[in-house]
Amino acid sequence: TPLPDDHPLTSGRTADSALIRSYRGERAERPAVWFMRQAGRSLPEYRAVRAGTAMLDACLTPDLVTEITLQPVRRHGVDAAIFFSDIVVPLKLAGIDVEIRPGVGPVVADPIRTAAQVAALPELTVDQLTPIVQAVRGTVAELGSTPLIGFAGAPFTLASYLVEGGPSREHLHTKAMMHAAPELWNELAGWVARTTATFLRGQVLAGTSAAQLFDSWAGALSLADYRTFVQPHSAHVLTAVADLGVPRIHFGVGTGELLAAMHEAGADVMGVDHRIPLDVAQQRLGGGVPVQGNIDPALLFAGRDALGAAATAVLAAGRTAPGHVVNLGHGVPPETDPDVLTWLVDLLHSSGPAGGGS
Ligand code: 1CP
Repeated sequence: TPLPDDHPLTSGRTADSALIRSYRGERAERPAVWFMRQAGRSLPEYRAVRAGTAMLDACLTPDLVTEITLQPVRRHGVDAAIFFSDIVVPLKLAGIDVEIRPGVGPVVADPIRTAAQVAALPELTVDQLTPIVQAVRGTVAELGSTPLIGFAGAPFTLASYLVEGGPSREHLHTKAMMHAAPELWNELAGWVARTTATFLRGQVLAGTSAAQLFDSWAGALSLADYRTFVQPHSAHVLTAVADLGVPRIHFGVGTGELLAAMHEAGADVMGVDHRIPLDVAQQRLGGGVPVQGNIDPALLFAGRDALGAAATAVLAAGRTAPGHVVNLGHGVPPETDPDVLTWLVDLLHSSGPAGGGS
């Protein structure tokens, strides 16, 4: 692979970790676990270091990114760090006027809806990734043998923020553009795919041992629309890092009907939300695909008996896959008691060998 010799994966630091072995479909000595949104508002130490700094400014301050990325690893003993950033960071680096409003999410000043706006979108250059590259390098230097997962937003989810101008439940303008102006849609989604691929490739080359593509809102699409309007653009992003040889994970919320199509976009591992059990997901994938997931985040509030039972059921269903990395079905809710997460990690780690292995 074209990864540098001192990259954590090629230098052997992370290649034998439970996380990477599970992503490769090998049997690990114990289940690997991490949580989407494990860095963030559930941690008092996160709220302390973030105080007074806007979200996107924090994402562009390498020392702060390293500190926040390490916090959940130190506290919970999870098997992976996820790079602290946001899916809209590459849009901001390219020059789009976007901010993250507390309690709301990404807000785009001028929603992109016309051909003139799409034609004027600026290309993201590798030079503009400097703060990201520095932050990844500084973070992997501190992580030792714990793998760092890089990530990016998939074209549909990111395009929805650009077209709607902010968070949306129905994605009306975005879906209308696909059907009313498919050429314009393809041009916009193509720009997003190039931009987010540059961001993801930059992270992997700088030192991440895996790459996750979040198509969080793809579950709003029919299978036919997904295949026609979205899959080719997601495939562009996944293909852009294929030569690097790191496991590529693809995840969306409510995407039970899209699992096989999302896998065909070029993923090595499928992230599954909590709406379908992992054994059903495995059947829909036709077998042979490592999976990640899928404890319902609501169970973090249901007490230890119920949470423990849910974790045991997820482990059992995960044994139908060649490899399984435990996660939630979506992100850690900000109100979560962090001690519950630490307890869950310990429970999973003491539950014996992971499933999988062929
Ligand atoms: O001030 C704050 O603390 C803001 C909250 C916050 C955080 C901590 C946002 C705003 N983003 C993040 C970090 C973040 N975003 C991570 C960090 C690493 C980790 O997981 O620990 C990651 C992976 C993301 C990715 C992200 N951003 C996604 C995909 C994952 C998912 O949750 O589905 C999406 C959809 C976003 C957009 C976004 N950014 C922030 C919010 C609140 C949202 C969602 C808004 C909406 O509902 O549309």
